[in-house]
Amino acid sequence: MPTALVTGITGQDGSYLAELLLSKGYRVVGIVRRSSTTPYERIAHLVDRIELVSADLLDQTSLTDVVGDCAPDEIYNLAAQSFVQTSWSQPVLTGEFTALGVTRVLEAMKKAAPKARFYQASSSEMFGKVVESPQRETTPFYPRSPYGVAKVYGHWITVNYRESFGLYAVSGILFNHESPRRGLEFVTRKVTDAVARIKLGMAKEVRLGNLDSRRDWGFAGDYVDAMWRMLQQDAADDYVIGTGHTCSVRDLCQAAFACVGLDYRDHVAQDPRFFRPAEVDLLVADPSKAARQLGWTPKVSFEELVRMMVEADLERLRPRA
Ligand code: NDP
Ligand code: GDR
Repeated sequence: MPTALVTGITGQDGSYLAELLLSKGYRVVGIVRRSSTTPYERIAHLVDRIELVSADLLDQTSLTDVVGDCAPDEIYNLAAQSFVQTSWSQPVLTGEFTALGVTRVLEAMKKAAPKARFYQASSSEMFGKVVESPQRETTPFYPRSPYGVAKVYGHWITVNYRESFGLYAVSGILFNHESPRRGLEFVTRKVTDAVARIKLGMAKEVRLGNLDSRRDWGFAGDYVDAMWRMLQQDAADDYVIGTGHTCSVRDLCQAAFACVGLDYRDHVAQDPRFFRPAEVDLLVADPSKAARQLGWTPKVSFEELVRMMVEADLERLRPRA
């Protein structure tokens, strides 16, 4: 039974990845950081089938000890300060978690499990103010937020450890992926949660920022499969993962409100608080290398994803009889 060590297991992707790895017969060890409460909402249905160990991306000793103790075959580094907006108000912390945290995990692996395979959760935010469309593995980076800058560091340190020390280390450049388990502050979930509240008479409007920015949105359950595939290849390499389609935040609103028979224009207000100091206007992936080399293609369309999220929020918020 192979062992996988997952940082960020309590996050959206961590929960889907843990499900996938369990279904493939892995022993799954998840890193959780110390907290006065237990943030296990997304993995409550899995806790009796996985092992949770305590470590923090800020603490080298804890990471090296955990890697040494659990002897992983694969390490998935999903932990990060992942909300772009917060990276302007907490830029140093974002750099510590999202940039230097990657080096700490790589150092732990180099010392304690150099034969393991390493996955780094890189991001389309690295493309930022895009210099070509669609974006592919060779597209130059132009990050537009402290988060994007930190992810560029994480990407290059992963490549550097691969080239310097011969580690099997890959960087998956994933475009936005969403699900009913997405954090409520991200725009897709903010909108689908609002649609459900408005439909159920619990709210009247939702306040958003830029409605014109465009994203390549896919389903998180599809994307964790790509992560796993990247670690099953003969040689480590980097891959872009996305759908190849792009929609605006306005399109998202239109689709989500239409799921419950409402017109978004009656319920969406714009609020300067949700505009960003620098915006990423357009992201669209060219995932053809992943299709060719990993045999990976997304299964869930944008419309299916939005409907899945709206229905899950309606179900969660509907008053119980
Ligand atoms: P989430 O924000 O849902 O999860 C982040 C995880 O990181 C949580 O488990 C969190 O733990 C953990 N974490 C944060 N700081 C630390 C720390 N100091 N030590 C240990 N653990 C920590 O993110 P997603 O699941 O959406 O994303 C997973 C990864 O993929 C992230 O690195 C993100 O930047 C990246 N990414 C995401 C994309 C997306 O569209 N979802 C696209 C491209 C990249 P806790 O529960 O305790 O807060
Ligand atoms: P993003 O996701 O920044 O792309 O990062 P987010 O959903 O936060 O924003 C997407 C776009 O929507 C616009 N927007 C709003 N965003 C939020 N959160 N709230 C609003 O009210 C709002 N109104 C408009 C934003 O300006 C932006 O253009 C996500 C994260 O998961 C990262 O960790 C990951 O790396 C990237 O996706 C790929």
